[in-house]
Amino acid sequence: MPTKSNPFSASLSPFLDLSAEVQLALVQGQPVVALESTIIAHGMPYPQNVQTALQVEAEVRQQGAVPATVAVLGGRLKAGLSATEIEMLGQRGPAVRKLSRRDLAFCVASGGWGATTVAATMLVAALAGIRVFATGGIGGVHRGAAESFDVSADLQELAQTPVAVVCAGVKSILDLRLTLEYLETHGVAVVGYRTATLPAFYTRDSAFAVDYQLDSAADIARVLQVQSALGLRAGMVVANPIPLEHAMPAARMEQAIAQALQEASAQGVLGKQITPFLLARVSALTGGESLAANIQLVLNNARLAAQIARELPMRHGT
Ligand code: PSU
Ligand code: MN
Repeated sequence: MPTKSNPFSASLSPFLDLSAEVQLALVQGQPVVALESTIIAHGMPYPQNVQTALQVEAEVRQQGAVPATVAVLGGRLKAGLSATEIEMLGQRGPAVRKLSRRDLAFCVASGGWGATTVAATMLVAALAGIRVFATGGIGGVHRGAAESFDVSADLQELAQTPVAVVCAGVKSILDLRLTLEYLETHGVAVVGYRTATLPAFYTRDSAFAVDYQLDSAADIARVLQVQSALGLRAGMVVANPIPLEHAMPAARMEQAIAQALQEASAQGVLGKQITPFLLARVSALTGGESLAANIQLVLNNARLAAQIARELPMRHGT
């Protein structure tokens, strides 16, 4: 049951624990940035995953916002993890369940541990009243989706949950064109931060245009406020290109991705295993260079997300 002594928590789910720091920030209307945990448990190897998660939190703090890393621990939804909890998640890695929207209730009901994807992190962020979320890449429409039907639940979540997701665009393990079409159909705008083209994660550009280019965190925050005021209840993709000095050559990445896709198909990798499999193979095939780029782009996204959160008014949307 919600605690009566704290009027703020009355509006929150009885299954959700905010860390003391996150709770204080939300009550006081300080900027908060949500962070996901699948990138920790399934998206990067140990110990780089833990180092990155802690660095990302430090970056958010450096920008004057409070980080709220989201996960499910012992059946409790968490917004705000301790360094020890991040270390435990990172060490367990893929042994921890990967939780998207459909998995959350099962993990909570069984008292389990799980890492939240973009979709599940958005859900928990919205429950907590957090409007901005930083990650590396979102899930999307996979190449070959016409046959496989493989469309990440992240896209459907963006269509119905009012949280802005700052990412480095769409990773080219996915079909960028179909991902953009899907987002358009479901009413999700793709904003390019200081760019007119959709970034492709490791590279700053792609052949596709974003819907809107916005050049400041304040401009992005203004649109988010209007979106809330209009009651649209939609998310937003804020695509932030990887810093130039960390970008990878497109041809090299395409080669690694093609090979990883071939291996996935030969080994019959399916469903929620595909994305982690491709991420790990691409990283191995580029000799870890893509992992270094991945870490830098997440830090860059954390910075922008914190800047956007700072531009939102106090007690945004709760
Ligand atoms: N893309 C990345 N790194 C990641 C992910 C995607 O570059 O770690 C993770 C995110 O948590 C995302 C999830 O929400 O993979 C998507 O998985 P799926 O394709 O199974 O929906
Ligand atoms: Mn999928």
